[in-house]
Amino acid sequence: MTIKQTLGAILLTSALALSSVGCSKSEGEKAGVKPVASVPAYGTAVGIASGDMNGDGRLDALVASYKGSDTHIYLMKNKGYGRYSTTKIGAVPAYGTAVGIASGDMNGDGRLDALVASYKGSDTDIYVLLNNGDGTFSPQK
Ligand SMILES: [Ca+2]
Ligand SMILES: [Ca+2]
Repeated sequence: MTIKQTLGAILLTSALALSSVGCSKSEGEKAGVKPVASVPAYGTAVGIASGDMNGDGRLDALVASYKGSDTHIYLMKNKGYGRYSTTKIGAVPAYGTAVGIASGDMNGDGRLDALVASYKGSDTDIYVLLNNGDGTFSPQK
């Protein structure tokens, strides 16, 4: 296993662990915690990863969610002062249900990319979505 693969595995494991932590909106509201942003309605969120995805010095977030066997990834751009803008950056090449997401520079170009794990039956696939640097991502070929 290369260093990049090891780093990817560590990041993916961290994202999977974090994705299992959470509470329902009503539980959060009871505790006085309010959401900072909403992902446009598309199924169930299964993971979130943070990193400066657009190089502006502010941490952004990637959110993976699925509905049926479709997985979509959203970028929450940090606009500062607690404000975020959420856009869909694309769909994971269709194969099963997403279970986690992580970020890391997988191709060494200095921009954080997205790693998404998804499963179908007993198979799990890992997808790398390369950061184009303009708010869009492309599947690694
Ligand atoms: Ca940023
Ligand atoms: Ca990169």
